Amino acid sequence: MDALRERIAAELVAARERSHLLTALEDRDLTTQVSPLMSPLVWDLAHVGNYEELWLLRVAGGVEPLRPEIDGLYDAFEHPRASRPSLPLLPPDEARAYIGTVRSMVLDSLKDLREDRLFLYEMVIQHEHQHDETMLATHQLRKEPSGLTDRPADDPTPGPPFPPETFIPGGPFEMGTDDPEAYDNERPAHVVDVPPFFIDTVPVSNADYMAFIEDGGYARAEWWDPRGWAWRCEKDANAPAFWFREGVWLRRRFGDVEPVPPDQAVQHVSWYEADAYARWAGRRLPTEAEWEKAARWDESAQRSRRYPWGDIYTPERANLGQRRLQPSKTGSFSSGASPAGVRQLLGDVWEWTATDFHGYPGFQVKPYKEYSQVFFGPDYKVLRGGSWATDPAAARGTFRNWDYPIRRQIFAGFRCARSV
Ligand code: AVJ
Ligand code: FE
Repeated sequence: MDALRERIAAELVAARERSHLLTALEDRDLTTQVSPLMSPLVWDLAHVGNYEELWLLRVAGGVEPLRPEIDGLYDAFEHPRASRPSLPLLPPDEARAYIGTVRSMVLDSLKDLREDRLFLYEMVIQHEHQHDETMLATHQLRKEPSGLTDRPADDPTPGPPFPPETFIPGGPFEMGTDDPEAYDNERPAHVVDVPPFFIDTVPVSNADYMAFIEDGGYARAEWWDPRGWAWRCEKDANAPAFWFREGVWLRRRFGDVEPVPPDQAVQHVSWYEADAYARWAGRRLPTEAEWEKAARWDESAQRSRRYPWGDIYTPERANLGQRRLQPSKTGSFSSGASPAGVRQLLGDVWEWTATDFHGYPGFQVKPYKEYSQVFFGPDYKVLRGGSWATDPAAARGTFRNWDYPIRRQIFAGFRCARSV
C-alpha cells in the first residue's frame, strides 16, 4: 500500500509539472482564445483542479466544496469551448493558487487511500494528462513559438526493414478489459470474432500522403465520403492542417516553419481525409476491433496483452509522453511491435478507425455518464493508440479516444487495412 501511495503521489506531481510547463506563459496568452475550438489555457488549468476537487475531495473524501461558486464555470457541459473566454474565469494566479490548494489536500488524503477509490485517483491523473494534450493542441494552433523543448536526440535508431503490411489471421480475440482502473468505455472484456485482414505495418507517412495530394486526392470527389467532400469544399482543404506549399511542402509546428519530413507519420488530418486516402489507395481504415486485435492479440499464447510488446510499460518502446514534439520516423520502435509484428501502434499519432464510438456489450457507466456515454452514437469516430503527446498513464492497447470526423487540430493520423 505504501508503494502504491508513493506511485500515485509521484504521478499526480508529474502531471502537475506538465500542466505548469504548458501554462508558463504571459497572463494574456493564457486568457485569450486562440481558436473557437479550444478553451483559453487558463480554463484547462483551473478545470483540472476543479475536477480533482470534485472527485477526490468531495466524492472520495466527503469534503465540503472549496469554492462552490466557480463550479459552473468549469463544467465542460455548461459552457461550450467557444463561450469560455467571456466567462469570469479565475485569473492565472488565482487559478494556480486554487489548484495548488486542492492538490495539497489531495496529497494529504492519500494517507486514507482505499483500494476501491484507486480508480478515481487513476482517473484524475489521466484527466490532467488528457487536458495537457489538449493544451498542446492549443499551443500548436498559436502562431507564436511555444517555448517548449523538443528533444530530437530521443529519436531511436531505425528498426530493421519491415513488410508494408502485416497479415492478421481470422478468429476470435479478447477485446477490452476488466481492469477496474480502466475507463468505463474500455470495459468489459468480451470476445470478438474478426475475419482475416491485412493492416499497414506502420502509420501512413507524410511521403505517402503527398503522393495522394499529387495525384489529385483533394480534387476528385470519388475518393471521398459525401460529407467529407462537402467538408473539404467548404474548408477549401488541400493538405493536412498547418501545411502550406512554397515549391516544397512546409509545415508550421509550434510556431516554427520547417519542411515536412517525408518519413514521419502524417498528422493533423481529419477522419474524412484519412478515409479518402484509404479509398484512393484501394484500401480502407481498420475497424476498431481490427486495430485492437493487431495491437494486443498474441495468437500463440491465445491472450490479449496490455501493450503491443507485453504487459509492462517501458519508455523505449514507443514515442509517448511528450518527450519530443513530433512523431518519429515510420518504422522506428521495432522493439514496441505487437506479436504479429505491427509497429508504432502506441505513440506517434492517434489513429483514426472506421468505427463509431459505442459502448461495448455490457457497458456500465463509471463513474459518470458524461465521461463516455453521452458521446455514444454515429457522430464520433474512435481513435486508438495515443500520440507523441499522450502520457503513458493514458495509453494502453484498450484505451479509446473519440472525436468528430472533421477535427484535425488533434495529433491524429492513421494506417490502412484491407480484407483478404
Ligand atoms: C477522451 C479526449 C475526448 O478531451 O474531451 C477531458 C477527455 N473528458 N475531460 C476530451 C476528457 C473530460 C476527452 N477525450
Ligand atoms: Fe475535462
